[in-house]
Amino acid sequence: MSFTMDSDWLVFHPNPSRPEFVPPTGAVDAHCHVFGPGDTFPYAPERKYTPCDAPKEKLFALRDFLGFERNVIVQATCHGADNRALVDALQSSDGKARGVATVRRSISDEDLKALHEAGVRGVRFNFVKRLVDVLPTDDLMVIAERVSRLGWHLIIYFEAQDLPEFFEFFSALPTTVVVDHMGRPDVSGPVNGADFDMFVRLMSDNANFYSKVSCPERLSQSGPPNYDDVVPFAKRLVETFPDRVLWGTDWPHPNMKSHMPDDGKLVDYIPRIAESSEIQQKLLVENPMKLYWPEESS
Ligand code: 0GY
Repeated sequence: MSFTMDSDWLVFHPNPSRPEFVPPTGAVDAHCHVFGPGDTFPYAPERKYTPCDAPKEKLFALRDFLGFERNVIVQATCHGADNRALVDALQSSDGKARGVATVRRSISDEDLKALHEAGVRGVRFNFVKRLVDVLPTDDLMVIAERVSRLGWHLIIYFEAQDLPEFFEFFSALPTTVVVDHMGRPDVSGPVNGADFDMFVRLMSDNANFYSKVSCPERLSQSGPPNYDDVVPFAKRLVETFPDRVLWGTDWPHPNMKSHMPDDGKLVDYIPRIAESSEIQQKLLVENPMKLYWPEESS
């Protein structure tokens, strides 16, 4: 089946700059995706967008170019709960990628086991209303219990304006939980304002919560290349919860409408939010290893 990407779709940067910041040995890009290729791994009928193809070979080449050693590949909504492109990328990675899948409650134990063998270690639940038809609230509790037996964790993606509605529900989750992109704060507000304080409270009340401090390009209103307005938000989380933060490129940057970031510049953003080499080591190596390669984690 062949697909045509949306007419306003921005294709990933063809020629990113080489970052000045050198990631520590063993660094993990803990949030990135593969898309298709659509004629091998068709996009899901229920998708809200049709992306450009972003195949595993391009992702692995970018990993090497940016100075990372491993990837955590996160299932994107354009593939629904069809994890074949993800599994194929994991199986082609020489053990250098682990995955986060999307599953429905009808999945069999056998299929969960096959995902585990391929390298999946988490399940993603998307509460961003523009990306899904139905919020996965019911599925989440049922699946959480099943996947926790495999030692997996949950990834949740939501926007700051919806946190009051979900705060108690999220707080009751029984497993390790990773929140995508700092819960998407409105960075035009103050970093110590009520909205972001609520997100910090979610993290401090729940010691099982981690946050990705990724996606300045998605959250920024001041824009590239420095994304200055996002720095205080990410820095606050990194400094308050150094053992519970993760970082990822978000390549190939789905649904970016304003600009396509230079992935090299995104890597150069890291030392601005994680200033010491000790904190960089936690953010880029120790924390993701604990979640995705626990058997190798010290
Ligand atoms: C991201 C962000 C987005 C998309 C998805 O699964 C997805 O489609 O996650 C978004 O549109 O904000 O992290 O990739």
